[in-house]
Amino acid sequence: MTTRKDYPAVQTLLQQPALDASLRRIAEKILQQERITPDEGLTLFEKGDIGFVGALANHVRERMHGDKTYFNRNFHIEPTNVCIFTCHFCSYSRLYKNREDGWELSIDQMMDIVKKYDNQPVTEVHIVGGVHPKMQLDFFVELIKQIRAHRPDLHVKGFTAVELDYMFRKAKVSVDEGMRILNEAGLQSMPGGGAEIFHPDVRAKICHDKVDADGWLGIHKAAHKLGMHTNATMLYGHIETFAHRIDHMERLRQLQDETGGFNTFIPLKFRNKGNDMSDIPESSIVEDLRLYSIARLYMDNFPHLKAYWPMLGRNTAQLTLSFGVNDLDGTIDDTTKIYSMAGSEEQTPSMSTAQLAMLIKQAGRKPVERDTVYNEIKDYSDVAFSEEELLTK
Ligand code: V47
Ligand code: SF4
Repeated sequence: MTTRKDYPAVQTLLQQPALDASLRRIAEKILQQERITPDEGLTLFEKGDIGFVGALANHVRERMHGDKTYFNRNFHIEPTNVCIFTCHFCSYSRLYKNREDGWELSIDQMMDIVKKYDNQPVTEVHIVGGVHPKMQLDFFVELIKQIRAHRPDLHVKGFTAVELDYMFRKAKVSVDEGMRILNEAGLQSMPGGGAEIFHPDVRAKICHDKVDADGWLGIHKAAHKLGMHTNATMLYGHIETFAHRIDHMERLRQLQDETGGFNTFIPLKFRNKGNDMSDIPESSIVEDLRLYSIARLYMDNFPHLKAYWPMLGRNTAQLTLSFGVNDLDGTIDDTTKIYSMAGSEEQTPSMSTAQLAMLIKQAGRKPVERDTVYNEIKDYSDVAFSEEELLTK
């Protein structure tokens, strides 16, 4: 019997005499746990087929995490969909277009959402929205304080670097000072949104008016300096080239070498409904799986790779678990609109713990509930769920 240590899929690949020499060298480096260079990353995109990169990524995933697949129990709050920026891929923002569909929640309305989860075992609230010109630093400091006072056990993960950059500039505070104020109010970590593609040539075309790469990275660095953990995303599958993807991942890998503050890398597949980039076809599932695999191989200092299931759909999310992914985000249970408006099949994304754990088990993996910073809460491998639990959201 072969054991996982024999990594049969990878060995089979290496035994193929016709294997390209540069791919063989990359595979050998990965098996020896050596870092691959930007040029080698590019070679993987240009020459690595799904079977090749997938087998290697699965090997790395299992070396790091075995079969463990993490999820958490969270809910989202979107304070507003009004946004002063004009990202062309965005189907969500309402300011210049469809202003009548805009919403903005008061602190009391957001606290009502938090209170809906009283007595429920959620561990995280994820707060992200548009950049509303009137929602400023003081407003969010007050919101965070009220959430922490009402429910001290709830981890507050909030605000993309785009929202923070605006808040700090409006409040005329430095990035370090602004992060300190929010952290003292009770903000514990940050999601990875707003990164898109860092390269200025792409940013100029898809999101010219929001924070640039250095600004985004500087805000995450300031959070890391305070001991906060953050995530990083990459919006792929639109006008970017393979070289732009490598440039994006390289900048993140370098900051991670310096701070070690990133938890998770989250590739976000561009969805083309209801935005200014609807003429761009969406990436194929083969390209999605190749991208996840290469991300796992390139981002060697990121502990976790997440597939955000509301965006990908449940079946594809299940497949990614064999292509490097070891995290499926959370039960979510919310009214998140950013993806349903961009064409995701999940109109009101919500899965119960039983459904999410079952989805992971069906893919042959081990479902483990985690908190935001990956402390393990419960292993669901041997938990039997009733039919009712599997059917109820
Ligand atoms: O930055 C916007 C993306 C992001 C589209 O850190 C789109 O745990 C695809 O970052 N097609 C915000 N994507 C969401 C985000 C996130 C989500 C889940 C978990 C975490 C985390 C972070 O949504 C934006 C942008 O890249 N987005 N429009 C679109 N049409
Ligand atoms: Fe605003 Fe974010 Fe949409 Fe850009 S992606 S327009 S920053 S809500």
